[in-house]
Amino acid sequence: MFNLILFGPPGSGKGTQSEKLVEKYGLIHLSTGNLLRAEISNQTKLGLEAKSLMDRGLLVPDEVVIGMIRSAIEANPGARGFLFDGFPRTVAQAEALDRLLTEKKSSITTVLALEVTREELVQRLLNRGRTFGRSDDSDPEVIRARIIEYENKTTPVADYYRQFDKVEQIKGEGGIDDIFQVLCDRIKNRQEA
Ligand code: B4P
Repeated sequence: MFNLILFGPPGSGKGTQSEKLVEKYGLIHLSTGNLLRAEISNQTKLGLEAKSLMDRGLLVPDEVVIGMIRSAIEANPGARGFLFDGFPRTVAQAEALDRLLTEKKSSITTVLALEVTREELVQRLLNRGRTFGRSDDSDPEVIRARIIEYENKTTPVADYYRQFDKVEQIKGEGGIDDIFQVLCDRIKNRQEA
């Protein structure tokens, strides 16, 4: 199996690049943000609990997202691989994902880490808030809280994968197609290594 993680702060282009990557490589796209927003729009108990955290820019508890990812992996037994978008966001999630993939006799192939300055992140998210009305994109204080959660709880995930030499750092500023090309080049290098 061929499994990618698209890693980066909120607004770094994970969702944007994921759509292009899954199409090119025939992967199943697993975005925990999208899975949580589906729970919210279906007004499930899980969704209502998640919404109050997401609206404050806080992470949803590990056991909730790990359970969602486990179900999604098990629902796709014939997949040629998965693209994990916005997951894992804590070291506990990364360890749980390793265990899940080991059960399937698989592992993470590469972690693609997008780097974008804080100023650019805030601008992109406020812009999306104005365009699409996502509640966690509209308030600068909530955006700030999301970036702080990322710096405190999610950046250690990159260090976790660095110890296994799985991380590719990529500049996430510039044209969307140019960034996609760099992502594809890095994947190719890894496949040939
Ligand atoms: P997500 O849905 O993952 O939201 P996100 O981090 O903002 O990334 P997204 O993929 O949507 O945006 P993108 O960077 O593509 O998470 C939302 C919330 O869910 C979290 O705050 C948390 O509460 C919860 N959650 C999700 N997963 C969790 C987990 N594993 N554990 C715990 N909690 C979890 O794009 C942003 C904008 O930038 C877009 O408008 C796009 O058009 C624009 N853009 C992209 N690339 C660009 C470029 N090159 N130039 C200019 N603009 C660009």
